[in-house]
Amino acid sequence: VHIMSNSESPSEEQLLQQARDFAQANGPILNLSDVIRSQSPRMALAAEFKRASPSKGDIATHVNAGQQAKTYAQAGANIISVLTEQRWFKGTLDDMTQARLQSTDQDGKRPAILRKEFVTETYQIAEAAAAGADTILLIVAVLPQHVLKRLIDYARSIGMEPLVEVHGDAELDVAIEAGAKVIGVNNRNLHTFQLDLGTSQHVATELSKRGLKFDHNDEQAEYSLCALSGMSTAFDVQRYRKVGLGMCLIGESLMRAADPAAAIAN
Ligand code: IGP
Repeated sequence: VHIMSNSESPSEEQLLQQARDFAQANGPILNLSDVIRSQSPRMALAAEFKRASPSKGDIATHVNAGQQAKTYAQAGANIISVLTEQRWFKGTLDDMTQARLQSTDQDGKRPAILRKEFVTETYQIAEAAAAGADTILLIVAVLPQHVLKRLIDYARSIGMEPLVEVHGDAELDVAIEAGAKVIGVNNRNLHTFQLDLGTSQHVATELSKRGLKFDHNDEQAEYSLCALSGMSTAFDVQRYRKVGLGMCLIGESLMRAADPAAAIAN
């Protein structure tokens, strides 16, 4: 519990107040599940801002987050993911706030903003909301199940629907048990960095086997399934559409694209 506070580290309560103030000034939090579902029958596209990564090193270190987010939004991205992790991804919370502020168009229409970070504490969720995030990533591989559940519940208590990342079947069960509704399948194994674009399809098959509905075009579906990592072509995206996924998240290939808007249009 933070009793004392200073300007450098606000208490969680102060962050939640800042989050309410931010929403008052800039509009309410967008629900990730609603954002994805509302795109049906199209898939939702999440475009990511990422300067560097542990597996690829520097990707695009001099790109401006606000500018890139504006480009993504104008090209039709429904969600913008921003890496805020500093050590490996060279991101900052300010990058995310800039992305949030500059991706809103004149009519106030805007994509949802995802804070990409290794979230392990409720404090980081409050911090995300205070800095303008609509949602956060929770990675099953780095969280004990009871912590995952607590973070999901906390996020919902402040109006956020979290994106819960899994890699294989065992993690899928943990995510479902913890109450996740929007499930992201990372095609990249976070331990080995190995990429396998079949991972997302495999998890879709597993969800079906469990009798759980996730089809993007089924109004009764209780889950949304998202493919994360390694996509660079329209073909990569189409294969997921065919198996009922609701969203694709693309980072590196858009960061490297000379014309990200053209890459999205493709
Ligand atoms: C984006 P790619 O291959 O398009 O750049 O991947 C995204 O999936 C990836 O950045 C990611 C990630 C993560 C980063 C997925 N899960 C967890 C950091 C932490």
